[in-house]
Amino acid sequence: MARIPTAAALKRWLASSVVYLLSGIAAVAGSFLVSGLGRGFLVSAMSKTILVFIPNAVLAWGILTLGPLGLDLLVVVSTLLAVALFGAVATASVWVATSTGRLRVEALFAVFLTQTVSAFLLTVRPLAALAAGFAGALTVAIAGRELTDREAAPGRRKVLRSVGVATAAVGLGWLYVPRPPPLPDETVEDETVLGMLDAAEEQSIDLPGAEPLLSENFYQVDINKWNPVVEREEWELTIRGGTEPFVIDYDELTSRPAEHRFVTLRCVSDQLNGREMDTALWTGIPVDGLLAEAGAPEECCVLLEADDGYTHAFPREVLEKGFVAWRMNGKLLPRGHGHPVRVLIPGHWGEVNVKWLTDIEIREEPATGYWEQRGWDGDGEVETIAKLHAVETENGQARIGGHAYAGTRGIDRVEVSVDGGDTWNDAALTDPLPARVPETASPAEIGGQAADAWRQWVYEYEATSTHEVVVRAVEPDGTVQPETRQNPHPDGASGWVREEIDPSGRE
Ligand SMILES: Nc1nc2c(c(=O)[nH]1)N[C@H]1C(S)=C(S)[C@@H](COP(=O)(O)O)O[C@H]1N2
Ligand SMILES: [Mo]
Repeated sequence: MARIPTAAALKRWLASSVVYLLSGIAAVAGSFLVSGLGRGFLVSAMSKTILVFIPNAVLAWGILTLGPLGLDLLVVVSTLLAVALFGAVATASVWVATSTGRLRVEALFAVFLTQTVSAFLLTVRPLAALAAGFAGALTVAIAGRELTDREAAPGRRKVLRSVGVATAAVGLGWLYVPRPPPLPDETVEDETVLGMLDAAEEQSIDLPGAEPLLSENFYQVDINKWNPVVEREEWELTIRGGTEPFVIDYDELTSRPAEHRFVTLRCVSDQLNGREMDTALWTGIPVDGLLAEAGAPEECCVLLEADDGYTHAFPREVLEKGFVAWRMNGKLLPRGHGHPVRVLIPGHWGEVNVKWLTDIEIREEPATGYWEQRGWDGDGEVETIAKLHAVETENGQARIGGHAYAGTRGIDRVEVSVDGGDTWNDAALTDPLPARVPETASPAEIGGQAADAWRQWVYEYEATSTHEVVVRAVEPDGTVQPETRQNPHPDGASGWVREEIDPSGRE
């Protein structure tokens, strides 16, 4: 029969549990103090570890149902797990050290050692690991010798001292918050860029609820909650696979004759009528010249690697049509979109457009990248889509609109049905965004058609009763957007966007 614990034993258990929990918190805070949101931070490392073990089906479900909130949930769970793990490590260390009748100093050293080693195993960052072990052990030490004594319990004052150390660690971390330095906000004076941005603005139709032709809020999809911080001065791109690695730094890359291109990106996880599709004006240089210079052999495949641990593999011929960019809408590429340099591949799903690019490897054999290892199949060309984001009804008149995108195949027209798909009419379309131009082009040379950008459509009609609107895009060769519905996972959503509209109601 189990013995009923005495009040003193309960108190002892409670007091020491609080101290161990605080030790876990202090360890996490200690790692933060040294590495900020970088790789040495135990929460980041824990998230990565969780992502390794999470089943692909669960991950895909999380991405599609939770969207960006999924990353927040991951951070919360990772924080709790990291605190619990480092608290447990401290508990076990003290327990083992004292059960063999060792001295108190050895128990403390055991906490320091086990927490440091655990942190190192998780992060592979020695300094952050040392800081974690130090803060964690200090929190235990400060609770006094009673903790390592099997009979006594640390008193309230001593527990409060541990609270003090843990709070100080968290507080210091909080105050210090190593925010990445903001990028210089260079104002664009380049006439060509301004001319292209103006063209996009002039062509854009004002559609309430839908982005203009040039996105104001460009979506972002990342494998990590926190963007890697890569500075231009430290950045290098390495091309491997040739006889010798070819390395180019930021200054050298950006001193080459650049060009400006409008390019649309769409994530393969974007829902049929979702918001993970946007357009910007990018500045950079084509990849093929770099490959040629690197003496890259004519192998079939490439693997791209990025600073955040992201990888993507695809056929070499796909990369050859690509573009490495360091400016977005005339400004430095923002940190969240891959600062300082990302790749843009025409016509393919978003995941191919590797941000924070560091390495290109030319390979004889295909490889699998980050998302392919996790059960997605997004290296193909985008599906054709016409989205319906703007719906206005007033006095029996309806005005609806959105964007249409078909990658490099282009959009010829958008058809709208207001009777559930029985009859179809053509919507009005914006002119295609201008084609790519070299940065030396004069504003007068801006014209033509962007090879890989969306268009806006708008349709006005009389509407008095509830009806079902269906929209579909048609490519220049007459191919109609496929009607068959398909979920985003694994290779992108397809189908026609349908929406019931009640002119008497809100929308
Ligand atoms: N290094 C790196 N590149 C990346 C990603 C990433 O998480 N890390 N996400 C990819 C995915 S899934 C998409 S859809 C696009 C999104 O680009 P954006 O965030 O600039 O919109 O970037 C791709 N490139
Ligand atoms: Mo994506």
